[in-house]
Amino acid sequence: MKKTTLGVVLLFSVFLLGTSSFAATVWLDQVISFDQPTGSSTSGNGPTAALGPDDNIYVSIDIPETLILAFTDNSALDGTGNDLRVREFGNDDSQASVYGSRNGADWTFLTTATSTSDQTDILIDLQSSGLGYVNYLKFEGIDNKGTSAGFDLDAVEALNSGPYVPIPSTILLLGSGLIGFIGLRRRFRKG
Ligand SMILES: [Ca+2]
Ligand SMILES: [Ca+2]
Ligand SMILES: [Ca+2]
Repeated sequence: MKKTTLGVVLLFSVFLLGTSSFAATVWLDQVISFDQPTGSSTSGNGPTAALGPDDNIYVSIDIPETLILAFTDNSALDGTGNDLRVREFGNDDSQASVYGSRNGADWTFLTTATSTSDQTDILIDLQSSGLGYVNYLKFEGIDNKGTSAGFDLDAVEALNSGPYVPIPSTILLLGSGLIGFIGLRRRFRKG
């Protein structure tokens, strides 16, 4: 009886620890780069404004700026329905092209995000992209609309989030090495 109670308490603590520590990881964690070429507006907040939960503090991405952000303690997964929620602050019809990547090098177009109201939530389903998960997101500004020129990115939430999936190239390399090794062994056995 005592053992069972202890077991239940332990299991429950592990469950609580698991959910609480994981709940904090659904947001973007890191700014990789913010390219602001000559001629683009450099006013407004820095790119870290896009990290963490919605707080009405945003980074404005105007044309021809490019912002690359990363998940580092979680990955956004292609689960049931929509997988990403992009929060835009303003109500100025600003747009940005959104791309996703697993390794930060190969990009797949996800959607053209459009601000349609105050605090627009743009929902993205990864299913049509063919990417099973993304670790990186890239935003390309396509206009200068609004008081703070461009697309006002406040936060990105992974609606389907899971433990961080490492860069596939590493897995592929390991995998091909293993296949090569097995092939070599087979050859030696035949000979
Ligand atoms: Ca995170
Ligand atoms: Ca999905
Ligand atoms: Ca923010």
